[in-house]
Amino acid sequence: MSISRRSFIKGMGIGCVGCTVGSLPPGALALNPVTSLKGQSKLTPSLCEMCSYRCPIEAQVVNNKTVFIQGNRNSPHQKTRVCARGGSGVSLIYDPKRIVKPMKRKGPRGAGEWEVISWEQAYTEIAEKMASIKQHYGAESIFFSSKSGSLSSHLFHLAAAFGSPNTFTHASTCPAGKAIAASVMMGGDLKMDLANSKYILSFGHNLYEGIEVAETYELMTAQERGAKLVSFDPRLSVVSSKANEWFAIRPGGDLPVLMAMCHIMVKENLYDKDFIEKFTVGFPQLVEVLQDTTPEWAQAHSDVPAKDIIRITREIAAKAPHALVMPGHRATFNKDEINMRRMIFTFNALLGNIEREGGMYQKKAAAKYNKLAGIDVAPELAKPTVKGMPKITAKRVDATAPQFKYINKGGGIVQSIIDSTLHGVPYQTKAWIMSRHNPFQTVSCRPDLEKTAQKLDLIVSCDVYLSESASYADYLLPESTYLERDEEISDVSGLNPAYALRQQVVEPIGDTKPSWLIWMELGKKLGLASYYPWENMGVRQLYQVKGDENLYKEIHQKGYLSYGIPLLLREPSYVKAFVAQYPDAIKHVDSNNMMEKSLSFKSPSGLIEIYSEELESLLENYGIPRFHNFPLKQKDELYFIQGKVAVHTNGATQYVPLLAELMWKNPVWLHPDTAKSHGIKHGDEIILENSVGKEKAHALITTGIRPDTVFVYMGSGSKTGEKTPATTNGIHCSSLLPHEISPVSGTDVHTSGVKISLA
Ligand SMILES: Nc1nc2c(c(=O)[nH]1)N[C@H]1C(S)=C(S)[C@@H](COP(=O)(O)OP(=O)(O)OC[C@H]3O[C@@H](n4cnc5c(=O)[nH]c(N)nc54)[C@H](O)[C@@H]3O)O[C@H]1N2
Ligand SMILES: Nc1nc2c(c(=O)[nH]1)N[C@H]1C(S)=C(S)[C@@H](COP(=O)(O)OP(=O)(O)OC[C@H]3O[C@@H](n4cnc5c(=O)[nH]c(N)nc54)[C@H](O)[C@@H]3O)O[C@H]1N2
Ligand code: SF4
Ligand SMILES: [Mo]
Repeated sequence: MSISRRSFIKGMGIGCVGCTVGSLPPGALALNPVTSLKGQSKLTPSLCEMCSYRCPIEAQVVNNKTVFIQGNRNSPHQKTRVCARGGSGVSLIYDPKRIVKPMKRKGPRGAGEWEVISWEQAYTEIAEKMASIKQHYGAESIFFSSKSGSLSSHLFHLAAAFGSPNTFTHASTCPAGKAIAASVMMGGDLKMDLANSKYILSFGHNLYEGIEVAETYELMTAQERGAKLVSFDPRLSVVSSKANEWFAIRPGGDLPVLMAMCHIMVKENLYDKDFIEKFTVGFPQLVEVLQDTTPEWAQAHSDVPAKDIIRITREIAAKAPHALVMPGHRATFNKDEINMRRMIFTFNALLGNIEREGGMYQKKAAAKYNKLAGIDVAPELAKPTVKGMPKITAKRVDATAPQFKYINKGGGIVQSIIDSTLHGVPYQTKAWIMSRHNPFQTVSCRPDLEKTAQKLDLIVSCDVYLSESASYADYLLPESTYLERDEEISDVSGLNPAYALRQQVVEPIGDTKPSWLIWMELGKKLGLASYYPWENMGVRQLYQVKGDENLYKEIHQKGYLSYGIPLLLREPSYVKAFVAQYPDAIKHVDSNNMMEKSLSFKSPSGLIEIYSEELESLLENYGIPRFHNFPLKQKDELYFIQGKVAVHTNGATQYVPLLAELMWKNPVWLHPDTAKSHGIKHGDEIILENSVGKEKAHALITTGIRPDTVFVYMGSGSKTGEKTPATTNGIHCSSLLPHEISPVSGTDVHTSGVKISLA
């Protein structure tokens, strides 16, 4: 089906959104002569992109000078709330350090010498190089990476049209440990009903600094309502400081503690037998593997006292099913992530909290919700797809073992570019096209990445700043910031169906374009025009709403649309309210006043696979989660760990002036005993060193960390790219982390060992 609806669009008066480009005289990189802003003078709904959580916002240009940003009032989970980063978007728009013109590298890679070029020249030269690489080495030798979401779908469409299977998101550097655990066990992820939870365990999920506004607010709500929060974190994170109890767990100790807690759940018959019988497979194998994982055993691996492990397990079981163990977000602590996160989902299953208030649930998107309601409560969106895409026979570069089948489908192992480029394993990569991706900061082992970049024939980066990684590019393609562009409607369903939309609030500054347009124009230059049946974003959105003008207008007016009432399939009060609203739903209700017949999982058995026969067949001994005790450091080293800070996003917002001003120092957290034994005083400059590299920063002496561990907020210490005090001060984490590919999840590892000394 063709998705071109030009006449439709004309009829509705929709222009070619994002095609309006201002004109600037050619100039240097720092040229951004913006003295006034044009754009929406009324609050206009959109989506934030100061981090990839993409909260619904409303924004407007005020007096042609500034942009006011608040949360979207139409979103009940957001209301007017945004975090500090979300509120500072205007600082990014105005920043004279932003890149506003396409650039071509002049000097050596990473040296920072550029010339401004036209889009036409950029597209022509990149297309010529891509075509030549394809001719000599095959399309698969080009590697495409992008943060996931609408942004990646357009780059990956280009990759598919071009013929490369090698597309990668940030997954293996962030959520894959958890996402793949969920895939293996349930064929899909679960969400948390945090606000209604009565007892919450956090294993290194720090929602008060690793902020996701709606979830952060839900955790606060739960605490205000009296929920108990217990935090396991090697350092006193903000969540730990606000928790009822904090245990300074040893890095790598999480899985033993979880296994010991599950051991107690089973041994003391605290688990939900009915749920386990109806909805899981593999309980007997679980019982067997938990046989010896006693609290005393766990204490030896974690330093969490056995008596507390027992007490907390009994406490959370008493609050079940309205209690949960947070599966976390960044799941890159060690090589056992796949097992740690599976044990968390198993613990939740033992609590019987799936589809219960205060527990875990499956997202209720329109198709499922409508089917249960028996009427069309929410419109279902169409997915723009193109027929006749080229058949790709080449294997992905990360398909090096059958165990990676899950991650190959879901984001890929981005760090495999190191093996494919440096060692030709499994074959040679020749070019890297990255978009909204800063791997030099965010993929482990900077020295290997440096070698990788120097060996490639072509690097293209699409960014808003001259990030550390963009500085290695041959071509820099400047994207319009999130406030300057339109994107597809996204499905943000939770307990009920919901959609959200990003739309332009400010007219683009300089010669920037949205990345969907950049990749489409490059695709056309590559002779792939037939794979682009849409001419602009408006057409794609109209296709999504299946031509429904009212829905199109409504989503543009409100930015966030939610349908129906919250539904939890196993919570009788929710089921009752659902049936009262949608009487046809009665046929799905079981004798226990739940809708259990409608609960299924996309795993091979249709159940929650505590034991996975499929995974066992792909990798021996992984069918059931076990503790492998992978070493994280040498004996005489300290653990080196990281986390997010509330006012910065990864290694990205250190460029943004308002945020850089809020925090530009990033010292190393060090316990007083450790400092003393190394002769280090508060504020001293110290060196962190291991076999990967050597980094320098100031010491912050605090009892809020284990004596055997050092901590920094990730994201500073840039060696190249745009330099500000916030980008350059502090430790560059990737320079202290070895290159790793964890079993099954394929994840990077963000814990290593370091030695410290006075500088
Ligand atoms: N050592 C260590 N490494 C880590 C982590 C850690 O804790 N420790 N955390 C991991 C986690 S959780 C994640 S999610 C990853 C994130 O790593 P990445 O996927 O690299 O993402 P970000 O650092 O958020 O941003 C990447 C780039 O996007 C650019 N950007 C921002 N907005 C836009 C835009 O609108 N368009 C375009 N084209 N570019 C834009 C920024 O300037 C930045 O250069 O890092 C991981 N890496
Ligand atoms: N302000 C802000 N908010 C963000 C982001 C941001 O960059 N800045 N990024 C967003 C993204 S991409 C993500 S993925 C989420 C991430 O948010 P989180 O999942 O909370 O991840 P982190 O903050 O990286 O790490 C959480 C905690 O893990 C601890 N930790 C480290 N190693 C271990 C260990 O072995 N065991 C245990 N138990 N704890 C350990 C750290 O000390 C830290 O306090 O935040 C999102 N929100
Ligand atoms: S958590 Fe903050 S920075 Fe991230 S999308 Fe939401 S408002 Fe923006
Ligand atoms: Mo992340």
